[in-house]
Amino acid sequence: MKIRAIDAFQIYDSRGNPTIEAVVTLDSGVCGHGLVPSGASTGRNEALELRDGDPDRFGGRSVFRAIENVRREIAPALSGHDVTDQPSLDRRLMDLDGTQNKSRLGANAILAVSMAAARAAAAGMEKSLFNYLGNGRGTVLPLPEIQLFGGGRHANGRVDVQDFMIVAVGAETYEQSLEMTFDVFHAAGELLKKWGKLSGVADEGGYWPAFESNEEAIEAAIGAIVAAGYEPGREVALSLDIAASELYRDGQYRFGVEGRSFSSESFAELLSSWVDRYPIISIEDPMAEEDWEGWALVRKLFGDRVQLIGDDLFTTNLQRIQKGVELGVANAVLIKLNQIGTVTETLEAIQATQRAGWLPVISARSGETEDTFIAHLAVATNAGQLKVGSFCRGERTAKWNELLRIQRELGSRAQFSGGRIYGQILKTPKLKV
Ligand code: 2PG
Ligand code: MG
Repeated sequence: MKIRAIDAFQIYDSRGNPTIEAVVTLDSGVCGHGLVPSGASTGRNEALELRDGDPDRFGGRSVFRAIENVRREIAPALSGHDVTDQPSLDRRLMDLDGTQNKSRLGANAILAVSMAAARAAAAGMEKSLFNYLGNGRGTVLPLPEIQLFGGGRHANGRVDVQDFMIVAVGAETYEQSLEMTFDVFHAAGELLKKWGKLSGVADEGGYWPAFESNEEAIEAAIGAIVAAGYEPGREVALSLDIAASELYRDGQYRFGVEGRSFSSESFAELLSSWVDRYPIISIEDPMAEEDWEGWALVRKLFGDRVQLIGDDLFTTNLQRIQKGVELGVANAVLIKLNQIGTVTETLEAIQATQRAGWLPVISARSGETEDTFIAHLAVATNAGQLKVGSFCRGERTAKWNELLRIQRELGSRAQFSGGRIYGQILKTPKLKV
């Protein structure tokens, strides 16, 4: 199955910013599309998202140069290439770019083509994307991490912690996890209404965090779980993305909403006290991307009790994941396609994570599209967990709904480990799930 043509054009993401859609067409006429998301709280080591920077157009955010790179360089270079050989296709894209961080052609240009090629290959073989990517071995539906309140960069710094999420650890099936999420999400909306604090949603669809402190948001989340009739911890647990790189300056962590600053040690102790006091099962980026010592400290303090996910720390980068595994600073890795820029490198990052006995958590970006690629990626790799923001806004529900379709296709082959998945990484899970 050979590539006949590749094209790209500018579309818009869920924040109304320009992004790229690529389309790969095969000799047979079959085609595949790839739409690229965009982060706000980006890690320093992410592959480069190429934007035009022309203040007179789209506030500098247009992606016409990246599109030209697809048309002028990538399309001719991949013409006639076997689309079913994703590793060699992605290798060709990397060689063509020639930089470490894909800054010449742009990771957005490269990833759009890489994803579109995978889609075209799957369509050409008349397979679902998850079946194609996973060689028929993907059968596990992921446990959703769903945002209740947005914060940090996704809510103009209204509170400091970025994601207050729930995980339906007591669910027996994927469908049940969505039903439990429905209950808690809407209970949270009712509570906010009662408190006069309901004022729309943040970037990823979580309610706007009209709270006076970070702990008030945590307590509101627990209140919503209880109001929905669930037992916090045993049935529905909390998961936080601190996105601590955003809080870190000159060796201090700063909570702006509370006007408090912390050293690495005192910040680790604060988080440890949250783990003691609240039904938390998972914490992402508790420490900043360059604070490896802080990471080692949190790993020691509560890494045996809760899932510790590195996002900005690892940026889906194999070398950084390997360093993290050697140092033993986390036990899970957030996986984002556009942090590294090709499908093949993303699959390698997931495999390395799994080989180390850690858990991969497949993730969307705060600026998303209607593309459902990551839903397929999660099932293809049996990753077991998926983070897509909240339970409203179409770019989010597109992914949750696609998993319902995948579940139907898998039929009796579908598996779901629910909260039991944490048993793979936690010696003394804080919560009995
Ligand atoms: C994160 C993501 C998603 P962003 O930090 O995990 O919540 O945010 O895409 O802005 O990096
Ligand atoms: Mg994060």
